[in-house]
Amino acid sequence: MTFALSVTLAFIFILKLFIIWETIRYRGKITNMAGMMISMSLGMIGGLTVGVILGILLLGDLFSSTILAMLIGVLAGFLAGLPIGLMPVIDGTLAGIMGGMMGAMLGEMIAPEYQETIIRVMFLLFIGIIVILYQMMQQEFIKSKAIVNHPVTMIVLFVLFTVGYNQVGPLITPSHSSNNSNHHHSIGINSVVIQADDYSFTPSHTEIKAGEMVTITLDNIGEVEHDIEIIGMEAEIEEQASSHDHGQGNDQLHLHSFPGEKQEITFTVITTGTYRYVCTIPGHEELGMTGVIEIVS
Ligand SMILES: [Cu+2]
Repeated sequence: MTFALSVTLAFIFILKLFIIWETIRYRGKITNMAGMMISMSLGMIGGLTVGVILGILLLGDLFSSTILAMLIGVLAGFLAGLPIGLMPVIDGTLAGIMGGMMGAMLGEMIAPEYQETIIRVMFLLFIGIIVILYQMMQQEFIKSKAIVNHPVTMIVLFVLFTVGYNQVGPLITPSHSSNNSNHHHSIGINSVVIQADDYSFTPSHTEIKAGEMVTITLDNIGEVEHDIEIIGMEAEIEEQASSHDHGQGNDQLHLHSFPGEKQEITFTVITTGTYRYVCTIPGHEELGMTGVIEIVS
């Protein structure tokens, strides 16, 4: 987890504790209605925000992110309602379940390029809701005259906070696979991405130039493991990310990827020709995992 994300989570935690603390402090003066609004808001927006973050952090494990997010949402809603009565407790608990569940789903489903943005949006929504909630508490029972608690001051502070928060560094570290491929695809190297699905290669026909360095990436988007072997082609291998088939200068071109994984190899072919590539995992070639690569001058 990045530092920026830890700070974000710490902020959420502190603000939740602050609201719960204020509820305990003024419990004698809070009506059931106000109490229900407090516990519901805290459970719902707390669950949603933490849920989105957990859904992204625990990507691929929707069960854990949902359970954890619901737990955190319920805890906030429950504790905020507890000093007031059972009605706010029920309201907060249910809102926490719903917020946590929906947040985790959103985090799991959102496309990787929007992960960063959605966390920022959810966090600012969280802060915004807390500000409005606090104004409601202010009008209902806190009734403080302090200048910080004035609505205008709070709006100004919120805007300043929003601007400041947008300056903080990345919340999400890019995944290893995308990191690697970005790194290698520098100018001067041709790159070919071959997607392996169950059970086909896309593209199934590709061309590369003889005498130039080329990187082939096998991107397994299927549910099972796949590999690719270019049959009979002789190449000078420059670099291979995976461990096997390394050492000899001229070798069969072979890449293997587990589901969701990318592997790449960089090589140069001197002579022109046409070669077949297949997935060597038993049965896969017969199911359609073949293709043709042309080395052109
Ligand atoms: Cu295969």
